[in-house]
Parts: sequence; structure tokens; C-alpha cells
Amino acid sequence: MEGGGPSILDGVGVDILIYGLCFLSPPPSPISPTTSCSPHPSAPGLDPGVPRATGTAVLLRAREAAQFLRSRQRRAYQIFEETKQGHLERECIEELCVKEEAREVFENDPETDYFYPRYMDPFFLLFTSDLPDQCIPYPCQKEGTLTCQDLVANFFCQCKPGWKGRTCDQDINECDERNGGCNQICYNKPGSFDCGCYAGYSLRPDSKTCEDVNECSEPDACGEALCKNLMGSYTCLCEEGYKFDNEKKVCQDVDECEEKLCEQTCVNSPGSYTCHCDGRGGVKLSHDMNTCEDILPCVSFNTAKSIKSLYLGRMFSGTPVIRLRFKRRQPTRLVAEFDFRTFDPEGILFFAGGHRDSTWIVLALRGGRLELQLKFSGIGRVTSSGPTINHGSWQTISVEELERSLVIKVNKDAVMKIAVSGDLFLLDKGLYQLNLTVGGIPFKNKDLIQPINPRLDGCMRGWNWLNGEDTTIQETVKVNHKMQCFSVTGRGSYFPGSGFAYFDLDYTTSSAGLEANGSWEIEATARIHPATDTGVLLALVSQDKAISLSVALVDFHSTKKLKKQLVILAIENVAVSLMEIKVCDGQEHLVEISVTGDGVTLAVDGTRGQSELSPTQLEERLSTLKGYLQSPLTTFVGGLPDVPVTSAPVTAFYHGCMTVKVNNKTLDLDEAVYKHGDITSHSCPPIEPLPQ
Ligand SMILES: [Ca+2]
Ligand SMILES: [Ca+2]
Ligand SMILES: [Ca+2]
Ligand SMILES: [Ca+2]
Repeated sequence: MEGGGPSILDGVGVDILIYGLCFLSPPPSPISPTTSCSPHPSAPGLDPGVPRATGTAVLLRAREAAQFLRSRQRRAYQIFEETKQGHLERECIEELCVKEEAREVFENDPETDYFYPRYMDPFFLLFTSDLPDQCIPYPCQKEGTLTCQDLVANFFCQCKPGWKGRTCDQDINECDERNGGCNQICYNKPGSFDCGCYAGYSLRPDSKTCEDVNECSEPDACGEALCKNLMGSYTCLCEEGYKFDNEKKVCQDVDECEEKLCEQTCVNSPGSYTCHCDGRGGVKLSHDMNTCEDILPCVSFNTAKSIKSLYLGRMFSGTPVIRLRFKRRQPTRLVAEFDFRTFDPEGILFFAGGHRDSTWIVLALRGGRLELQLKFSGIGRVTSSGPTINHGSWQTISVEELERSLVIKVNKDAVMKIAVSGDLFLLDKGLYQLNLTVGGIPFKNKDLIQPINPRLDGCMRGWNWLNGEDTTIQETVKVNHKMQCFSVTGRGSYFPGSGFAYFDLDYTTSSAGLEANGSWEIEATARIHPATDTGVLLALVSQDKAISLSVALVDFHSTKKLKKQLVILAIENVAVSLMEIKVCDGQEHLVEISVTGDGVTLAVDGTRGQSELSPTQLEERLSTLKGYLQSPLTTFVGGLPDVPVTSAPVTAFYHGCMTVKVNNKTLDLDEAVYKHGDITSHSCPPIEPLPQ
């Protein structure tokens, strides 16, 4: 270093100049005119002879200054990074450094170029008492600093809240401590922090605590649904059976049928659904209202049969149940005797004779009395006499052909004695022949002398045709259960739960017809002895199989989910009236209905049931029924045809004993258009005593 020669200031007793730290300022930054640190000797006002500051000043040669600085370096150079400061001290203050060494310290040219000439300048002196403002250039991080305080060869950055560090350049993470005082979420950010809240909460004015947002205060939060505010959220409530559609903001019906809740048939409805079971298949809805269960009897009937009996009512067609043909080599007369039991007032016991145009007799019942129709040589007669015998007790009936008469006895009392001319046995091909049919005739009913309904729900036993041993009939009956009679019977019709009967009945009350005056009336009573709690008593069915009206036993009420034994009167599948009934008490019950254009009554054992409909709804139902009555309706008893299970509240067959009266006329099931063969029209087995 060429410097180091004698200073021009040597010997000048100016003691106030200290010069030097300004070289630390980078060259591009012009030195403020207010600063006292403008070291260049040529610069105006830098006359070394002019004292620049009060107080003691020492004029030092550069190297002395460096020496001087050594003791103060810690403070003087703290504007540098520690390394730069350390290097400068080592390289250029403790000993003279070459420019390259200075360049290494500064690691850049501008600083080096600024520093080095001044360093080598003999005027490079330090003003020890007039150190420049340490806050210039501003050593603090501006954003984080409140003020910079100039100290002697040092500075102090007073940080704004939220900052720390010597130059206030470090953010304090307020969230580290007690979550910044935030109630929920603390977001740190440079120099400060923010409290935040989870979704559904909002920050209170204190900017720290969160409070639930009451979403329901927005009028449209849930649309038509009920809004319920919750902590941190809200929910839109719909009535049971509906679910909230978030998009449309409406309550929409839940289609429970999609969830396969029903074991068999499901019908969805707004807000609800109903399950239906195949009643005709012998099942009903169980108590869970979803699954199906067997319809089981709660009252048992003694349906035991007697193998030594012959049931005459098996064939609804009215065709005979037994056909016999007797052939004799000798002239023979008819002798027949049997025990007979019936409650049926009408029907055919037996036919005997030749073909329909020759000679025959038919023993029948009409009005409960024996009737004999006979044709001898083409001439017909009808005779009726004797007591009523359809009292249900056994009695012995005999028919004997004598030489000139026929004698009919009941319990050995002759009730008829009819003079005849001719024989029932006809000689044909050398044999005396006789046809005998039991429970029907071998020709059409209209070919009788006086037509009669041949269907006879009657029972025979101990028969004796022509004094002959008859084992064939016995054997046939023995193996055919349906040819046997119930051991014991009472009045009524027995429905075994597997079929129905139907009638064509008219419910208009004037001959002018419904159109003329709109008058109609449906009155029906059913005396029932039910075996089960579910089954159709009576129904009016249109030609397209719509169930316009039905009266049924049911063990629940679908809309109220009421599990009770009830009689239900419905128009289509809508319950109109209900009445409780004790199905399983083994007693006979009387169900009465009356339906007119003015209203509906349903009564069980004299007590009227409650209406299920409002007057307006009822009016609408009755108008629907009236619509059905414009066309012929079929009256079903004991069951429904094959209709969808949703057509009526109950589709199951009735099981038990029943006698039905419609518009004051007792329905004789033998008069039906159709009757299931297993329904006994005029007999019903007794109830078995309830197990103790
Ligand atoms: Ca912060
Ligand atoms: Ca809320
Ligand atoms: Ca639904
Ligand atoms: Ca009959």
C-alpha cells in the first residue's frame, strides 16, 4: 500500500474530525446533505479545519483509525453482516489490505470501489465524536419497525407489535401461543395474525371468538322446508316421508318402494307408502307393515267329515253326484230308503226312471218340504206335502213303488201317497232297467215339470237302493273326501278360505233405472262366524274388475297403522268406515252396511263404526260409487276375483261361516251365478271349543 506516507494533516491540530464510516455507504446512494458525514476533502464544507462537531474529536490517520476502530469495531461495523465485518477487520484494519482483499470482503465492485480509494486516502480519518447517524441508511426492516434509534456507532430498531429481531425483520408467530387468543382458527401472517372460524361460524366483533351463523335467518335458507339452526351448520327439515332436495329447496316424497321395504307389493304415496300382500294367496300384511304372513285361523271349525255319508252339494253345476243303472231280469219296483239331513230349502234328492220323455220320478225339496215330480207315460205331475224337513236333523226318507201308487215316508210316516199307472222300471232288450241319479237329474232342469234349482246342500247316509247291498258307492265316497259330509253341521254357509261366490244383483231402487232418478241403495247384512281376521265378506265388482265397494275383515288399518281387528268398508281402495270387531271370540257377529247417495253406515253388532273421511271426501267417494253403479256390478261374497292386491284394502278369501242378506233378501249360494265347490251353501260346521 502506497498510502501510509505522511498525512497532509500531520501536525494540524484539528481534533474534531472523524471521518470514515461513511465509506460504508454504497456509492449509488447519494449522501444526504444534512448528514455530517461527507468525508471527501474536496467536498465543500469539509474543510478539515472547520470543526464539524462539538466535543472531543481526534484526527486519526487511516491506519490509526483502523486501530481505533479495532476497539470499537463491534459497534462500528455492525451494519455489516458478521462475516463481512470480520473480514474487513482482519484484512483491512488490523493490517493494510490490498484492493483485492477489500474486494473479497465486499464481494462486489461498487462497495469496493467506493471504499478502497478512501481507505488509501491519507485523509481517511474517522470522526470519533461525530459518528454518523446509524439509522442511515435505514438499518431496520421497514415493515416491522416503528422507529430506528440512533445510538453511538449503533442503532436500535424498535419493532412494531408482531415483529422481532434486531432489525425487526422477523415475524412473531402469535398463533404459537394460546392459538393467538383465537377461538377457532389462528392464521399467522407477517407482523400480525388473524383469527378465523370454521364453516358455519362467523367472527364476532372482538375478532377472536366465533359464533354460530344462524343460517335460518335467511328467509330462503330451506325454501319450503323447516329450517333448523345448528351449531356450525343448519338443517332443512321435511315432514316424515319426505326428504329435502338441496338443489330445488323443496321437500320431496321419499319413494320407499325403491328401498324395497315391502316383501310383496309396494305402493308409494306422497309422504308415505303401503305394502300389500297377496290376500288371495293366503297371506296378509304382518305387524311390521312390510312383510307378509300367513292368514291363520284364530277360531277353528270342526270340519271333520263322515266317510259313511254322501254329500249332495258337491257339484255346483247341479249334475248328479251319483249315477246308478239297475238291470233286472224280473219285473222290479223301486224301493229306496236313506237318512237325510239338510238346512237347504231347495234341491234335488234323486231321480229314478227312464229317459226324460218317458216315465220317471224326481224327489226334491222346495220351500223345505218334499216335492215329488213325476212323469208317467209322458204325463207330468207335481205333488208336495208333508212337514218341512230342512231343519238340519237326520230323518229317514223312503220311497216305495207299489202296484198302483208311490208312497213317500218321512221317519216311517207316510207323507205322500200318489196313485200312478205304470212302472218305473222299463223293459228294454229283455231286461227291466232303471236309471237312478242322486243330487241331480240326468237331463236339463228346464225339462222338469216344474223347474227347480237342483243344487242341494244335503247329506245322505244309510242309503238302500232296491234293497241291494251297495258297496260301490261306499267305496267311492270313502276315497273321495269331497263326497263326504261334515260330521256335524249348523246353519249358514261355510267358506273354507279358498273361494267365493258371486251374484248378479241390482241396486237401483226404481225400475226406471239409475239414469232416470239416480236412486240406488246398497243394504247388506252378514251374519258371520269368522275363523280368521282377514277376508272379504262382500264386494261389488265392475266388469273391468274394479272393486267399487268392499266390506272386509282386516286386522289393521293401513293409514293409521292401527293393529286391531276391524270391519272395513271401502270404496275402491279407500277406507270409508271402520268398526272394531272381536273376530276371535268364537261368537257370531252381525255386520250391517247401508250405502246410499246420502251416506254410509257400517255397524257391527249394532254399534256404528266411525267414518274415515271428511264429508267432502265421502261425497267424492259416493260419487265414484255411483259412477260404477251406472253399469252392471257383480256382487262377490267371500272373496274377490283375481285383481291387483291394491284394488281393495283386503283381497283375501273369507274363512268361516256366513249368511249374507242383500237388500233384505238372504242370498242363497245355490242361486249364485258361480260358487266355489268348497263353499257349502247351507251348512256350516260347528266351532271347536277353544282350548283351555
Ligand atoms: Ca405474525
Ligand atoms: Ca348454524
Ligand atoms: Ca313415499
Ligand atoms: Ca239348494
